[in-house]
Amino acid sequence: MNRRDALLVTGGAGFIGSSFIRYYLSEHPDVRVLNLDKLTYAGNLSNLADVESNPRYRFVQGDITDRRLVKSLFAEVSPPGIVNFAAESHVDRSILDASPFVDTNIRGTLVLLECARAQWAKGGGDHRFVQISTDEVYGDLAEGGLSSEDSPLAPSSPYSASKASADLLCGAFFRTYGLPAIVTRCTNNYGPYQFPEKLIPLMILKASRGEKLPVYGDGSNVRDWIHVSDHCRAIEAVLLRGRPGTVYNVGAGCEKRNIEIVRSILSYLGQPEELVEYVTDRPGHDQRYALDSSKIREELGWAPHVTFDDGIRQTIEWYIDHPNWVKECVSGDYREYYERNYGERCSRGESVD
Ligand code: NAD
Ligand code: TDX
Repeated sequence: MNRRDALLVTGGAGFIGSSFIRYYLSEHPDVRVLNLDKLTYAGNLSNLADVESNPRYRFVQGDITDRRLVKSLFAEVSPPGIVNFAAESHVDRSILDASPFVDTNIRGTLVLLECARAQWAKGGGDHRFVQISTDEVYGDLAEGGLSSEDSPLAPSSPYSASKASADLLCGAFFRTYGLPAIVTRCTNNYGPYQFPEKLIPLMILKASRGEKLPVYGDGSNVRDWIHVSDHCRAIEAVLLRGRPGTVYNVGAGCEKRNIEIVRSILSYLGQPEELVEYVTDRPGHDQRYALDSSKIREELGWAPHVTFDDGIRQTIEWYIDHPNWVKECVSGDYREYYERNYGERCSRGESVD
C-alpha cells in the first residue's frame, strides 16, 4: 500500500486504535487519517487530544453498521487502506449481553467489507483491509502448546465467537471476491488509555485506592501480554507489507498467570497481598492463551521492543498520573456495568483459597 495515501481507521477513539493513530501520523508525514468511531462507553476523544488539531487527521462520529454513512465516506475519501479496530471488546460484557457484539463485530465488519469491495471495484491500485482480531478465537490451550495461524478456531465466549465470525468473513471476501483482506490476531494488550474494565488498569486503580482486587477463580489463568505500542508497529507492518488473504499472529511471548500480574501491581504500589479477593469465576473462562508469532517475525521482520517489566511500570505510572482521564471513564455506563458484573460476581463468590 502506498503510504502517502488516506487511511480509514474505525474504532480509533478506543485503546488500541488511538495509540495506532498517534503512532501512524507521527511515522508517516504524508498520510491522512480519517477516524470513524461511534464513541461508545469505550471511545474517548481525549485519547486523541494530541492529534485533534493535526490537519492530516479528521474525526467522524458514526456507527460502522450504518451502511449509508460508511458508503458515503468511502466515496468521499476513497481510502486505499482500512484498519478495523471498531468492536465491542470486553468478554464479561459479552456474557451479560451478546447482541451488541454480533451487531458491531460481525454485521459492522460485513458493512465495511461490502463498502470496500464496492469502492475498490472502481479501480485505483493497491488496497488493504486489515481486520484487527484476537488470540481468543483459538480458544484455550493446554500447558505447553502454542496457537499458530493454522490452528482451528474454537471460540469460547460470545465476544470471541463474534471476532472469529468476522475473521471468517474476511477470508470469504478474499476467496470469493479477491478483496485484499488481512487478519491480525494479537494477544492481550496493555498500556496507557486502556478502559479500566480490563484486568491491568482495573487492578492498578483498585490497588492505588487500597480497594479489594477481584481475581476470577483461583487466578491461575494465563494470558500472553504485549505492550500496545508493539502491537501498533505490527499492524503498520501488516498494512504496508502483509500478504492479502492471510492471517498474522502477533505476540511478544510473555505468558503470565493473572495472579502474577496482580501481585506485581500490588508490589509496585507498595500494597499488601491481602487486598486480593478471589471471586466467582468468569463462565466459560479460557485457561490459557499463547501464540506462535514466528510468521510475522520471519516474513515481515517485526519484533516486540518493550519488556513487560518496563511496560507495566510505565503503565502503572501513567494511570497514577492521569486521574482526570480515569474520572471521565469511571462514570455513567461504566458504573452501571461495574455494579452489575461485580455485584453478581462478589455476591455469588465464595472464597476459593
Ligand atoms: P476498545 O473497547 O478500547 O475500543 C473500541 C472502539 O470501537 C471504541 O472507540 C468504540 O467507541 C468503537 N466502537 C464500538 N462499536 C462501534 C461501532 N459500531 N461503530 C464505530 N465504532 C465503534 O477496544 P480495544 O481494546 O482498543 O480493541 C480494539 C480492537 O482490537 C478490537 O477489535 C479488539 O477485538 C481487538 N483486540 C484487542 C485486544 C486487547 O487486548 N485489548 C487484543 C487483541 C485484539
Ligand atoms: O476483574 C477481573 N478479574 C480477573 O481475574 C478482570 C476484568 C479480569 N480477570 C481475568 C480474566 C482473564 O483471565 O484477567 C484476565 C484478563 O481479562 P480481561 O482484561 O477482561 O481480558 P481478556 O478476557 O483476556 O480479553 C482481552 O484480551 C483479548 C481483551 O479484552 C480482548 O478484547 C482481547 O481480544
